[in-house]
Amino acid sequence: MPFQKKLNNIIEKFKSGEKYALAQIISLVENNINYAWDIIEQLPKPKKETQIIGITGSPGAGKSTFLSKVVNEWAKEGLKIGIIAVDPSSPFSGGAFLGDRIRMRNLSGKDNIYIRSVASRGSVGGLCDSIYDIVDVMKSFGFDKIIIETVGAGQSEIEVIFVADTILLVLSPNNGDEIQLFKAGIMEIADAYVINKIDLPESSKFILQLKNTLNLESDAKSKVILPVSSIRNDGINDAIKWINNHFENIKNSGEYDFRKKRRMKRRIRSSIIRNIDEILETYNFEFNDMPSLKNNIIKYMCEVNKNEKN
Ligand SMILES: Nc1nc2c(ncn2[C@@H]2O[C@H](COP(=O)(O)OP(=O)(O)O)[C@@H](O)[C@H]2O)c(=O)[nH]1
Ligand SMILES: [Mg+2]
Repeated sequence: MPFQKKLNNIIEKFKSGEKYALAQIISLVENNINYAWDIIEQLPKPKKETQIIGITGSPGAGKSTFLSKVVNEWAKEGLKIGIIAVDPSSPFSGGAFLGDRIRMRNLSGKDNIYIRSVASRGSVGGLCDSIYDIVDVMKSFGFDKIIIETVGAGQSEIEVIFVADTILLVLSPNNGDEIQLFKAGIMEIADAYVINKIDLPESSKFILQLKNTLNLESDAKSKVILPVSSIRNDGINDAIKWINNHFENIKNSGEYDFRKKRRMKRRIRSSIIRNIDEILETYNFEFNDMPSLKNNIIKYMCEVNKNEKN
């Protein structure tokens, strides 16, 4: 198969650490979503436990600025960092991504940092699968940390964040839309809130209000608050310490295994849903089919479930 020959060639270069080969493999899994697992199978097994960090929040909260500061520190320590920027703009406009590129320009030139942009619009249903696949490819490449930056709006973006071991929500005093984030369920799934822009005068009032709101939410009471000013480099080291420790803590407490299982379930679910959509799209429906189709699906699911329990 000519494709396999080409793939073997790229994998050889991938193994020797060529970033260009990494980019090629990512494009292959993105563009051949149904063969992605076959491709990933052929990559080297990851040699280390990579921490996956999800950073979400409203546009303008300072996610990119914050992560560029954190990544710079890690790069200085010699860590290999992969960044996946989920771009909410259309794949054709490139608007949001251009801004991020300028902000992260000083990062992408570095040897041990790799940045990949993934368009979220135009890939509904496939985005989540793609992120899992891309993370697998990056793990195999040997990154110490993988960071996913995504705007916390829309179901596909929330779904994406579950791929992470450590979930950070970036808030800033001049956004004032935490209520929206509460509604979207993001406040609950975040492990810590990074309060950015504490250099702004209104930040202390904002933190106070946030703490009051959190106290009313029983699930959110114990959330960690990390105050930072990304542009002034304040609090960045404490945030880094917390992020590093979080990974160790969840591994020791068993939470890591729980999340790994949760991830597997979501990944399978998303893959089934995507395929079901494809099947239904081409299924030749007759009105009379409905009851038997429904019954057959339920019967099938029950049998699979029974066999798995035995
Ligand atoms: N005052 C202040 N502005 C910041 C800080 N961090 C980021 N910004 C600014 O906020 C804007 C949005 O930042 P960006 O990182 O692109 O936000 P993102 O959309 O969440 O990725 C930019 O103009 C930044 O310069 C901060 O700590 N303090
Ligand atoms: Mg950004």
